[in-house]
Amino acid sequence: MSTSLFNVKGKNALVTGSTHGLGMAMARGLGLAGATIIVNGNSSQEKIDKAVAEYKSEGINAVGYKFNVADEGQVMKAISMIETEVGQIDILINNAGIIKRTPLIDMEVSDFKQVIDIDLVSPFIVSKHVVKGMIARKAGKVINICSMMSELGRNSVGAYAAAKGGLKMLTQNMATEWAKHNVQVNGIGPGYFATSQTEPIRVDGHPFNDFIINRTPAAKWGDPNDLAGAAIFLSSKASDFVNGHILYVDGGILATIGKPSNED
Ligand code: GCO
Repeated sequence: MSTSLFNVKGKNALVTGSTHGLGMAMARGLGLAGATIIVNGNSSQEKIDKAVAEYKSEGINAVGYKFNVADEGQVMKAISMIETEVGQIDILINNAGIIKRTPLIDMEVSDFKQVIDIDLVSPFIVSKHVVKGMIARKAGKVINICSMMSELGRNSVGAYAAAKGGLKMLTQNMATEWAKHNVQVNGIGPGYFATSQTEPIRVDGHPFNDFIINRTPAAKWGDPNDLAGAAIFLSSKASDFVNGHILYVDGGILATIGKPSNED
């Protein structure tokens, strides 16, 4: 099988929220496979510069852009700067996201709206403005980072589940509208991974930590680097006829009803 199928050499990949966690792991995988990484974050320029330095320390060609993915004006300005200073965007990974763990009955509407804004509306905003170039060039790859909550509910993450469920359908509809332009739009659905986002629920002795290890057929939390392969597959020729698909990388969580804790 020719490795050129998975070749991303010379491609430019914009990965939103790629200064840490899953975003950085997927971007790193693409970078080590030869893509130029356009790093995005919105917390601080220092954090972006530190991440860019980290990518470069591994021989990855990386450049950083600070912009708020939920602000259409900032997104349009950033994309035109990127296309002028770096070049065309061949791969877009909509990874930036937040979570607020509050029971729905106690959640402020403003908090609910903020989660929807960043986790669902932002992938629409960024994609809308990046895909215009892809459609003109008749080539492009878009990957939306979904979640177990695209399929399953969980106490206290209702807004997040609503956003991630919506993102699954947004992915399918983007594919419906853009596949004819040779733009493949798909999703990656991470299971439970060891990141700063899951730190509060991944503490030894925390009931949710034990629950996840028991609930996951792989019997462990995922390592962010476990997502690199899926990112490369959905960014390369190998997925040229894959559209509107959500690739779950979850250690088998969605494949099973789970088991009682006293069963091996
Ligand atoms: C949570 C977690 C999840 C995971 C991931 C699962 O509180 O349940 O943070 O949201 O991060 O999205 O797919």
